[in-house]
Amino acid sequence: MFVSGIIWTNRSFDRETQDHYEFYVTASNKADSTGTATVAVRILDDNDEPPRFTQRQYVFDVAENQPTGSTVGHVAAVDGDLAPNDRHSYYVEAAGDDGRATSLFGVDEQTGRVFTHQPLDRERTAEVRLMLTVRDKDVPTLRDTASVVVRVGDDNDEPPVFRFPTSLLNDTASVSAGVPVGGRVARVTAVDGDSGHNAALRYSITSGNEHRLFDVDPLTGWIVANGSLAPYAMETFRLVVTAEDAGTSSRSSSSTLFVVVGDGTRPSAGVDGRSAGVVAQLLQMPLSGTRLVIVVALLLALCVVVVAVCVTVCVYCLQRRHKLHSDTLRGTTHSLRHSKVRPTQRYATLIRDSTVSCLAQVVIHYFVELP
Ligand SMILES: [Ca+2]
Ligand SMILES: [Ca+2]
Ligand SMILES: [Ca+2]
Ligand SMILES: [Ca+2]
Repeated sequence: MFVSGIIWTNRSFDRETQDHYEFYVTASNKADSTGTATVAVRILDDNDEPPRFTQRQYVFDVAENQPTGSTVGHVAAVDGDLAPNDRHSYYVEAAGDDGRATSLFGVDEQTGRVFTHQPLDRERTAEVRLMLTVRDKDVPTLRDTASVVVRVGDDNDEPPVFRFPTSLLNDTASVSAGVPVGGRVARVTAVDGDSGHNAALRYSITSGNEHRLFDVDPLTGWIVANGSLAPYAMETFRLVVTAEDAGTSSRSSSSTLFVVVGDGTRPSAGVDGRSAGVVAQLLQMPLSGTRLVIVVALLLALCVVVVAVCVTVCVYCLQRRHKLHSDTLRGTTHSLRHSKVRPTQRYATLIRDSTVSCLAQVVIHYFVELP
């Protein structure tokens, strides 16, 4: 007699938990004859395991100004399935992104290498967060996500920038000739967009201090009198001050500070120079270069304003005069046509009637109204 001998399962199996089973089966007949066999069951794989990142969050440090395509770091994922169900790809998650992360970084689909799409600027973007996704290549496309924090390291790519003195009208300090030795003259300040040592500034006077009349605190930028300024009353000193950062490849900038020494009979206009009157400073400073151009421009502007005011006042007066006497003029014109008039008066009357210009009208008024 033949029976099916079908073996069926009583539950589902998880290959990732146990992928192989063995058991014995016995066949017997009515004569109590038996036979046994070993049955081996191998559980086949199904794509039921998502790829999983090895970390929930990755933190990478990368220097700014690296060329496009530079490696930021590597991410990895594991998949409990067997090939080909364990194959997966990496992506930068675009959902919820303002476009910044995806424009800055990419990830190699196969290797998980995170790289730059463009050189990074720490002064613009010091830290970027992005989401990465890993997905199964086979259906169903199970997935996992992880966050990546990219910290952009500083490069000394920013030079110091002076806030005082700057060019044009913010480069002058006034000091009394009676300032004592060590007395404050002005404070130079500069900023540096970098961080750490790359932004740590030291100040120095690099030119114009041949008599060593001034000294500068390298850390605070305060310029003080290093000697008596009494012999230099009403003189102007042109100091070139320099700020240099402490970066490995240090960067520096220079600016020019004019120090106007007063006559010692009145206090200085202000130790930081910015409170000194601009006109007063200009009048005291030597007229050369840019300063001469400024003075000439100011004078020209002043002339233009004066002329404009004069013209406006004249036009106003003429219009007012014309309005007040228009009726009189109209009557006078009528009487002129019927009376003896001098040639000049008639000519003027014709101009008035054709309304050539306001100025012509004024001339007519005078001719007509004068007795
Ligand atoms: Ca899988
Ligand atoms: Ca599986
Ligand atoms: Ca920098
Ligand atoms: Ca710097």
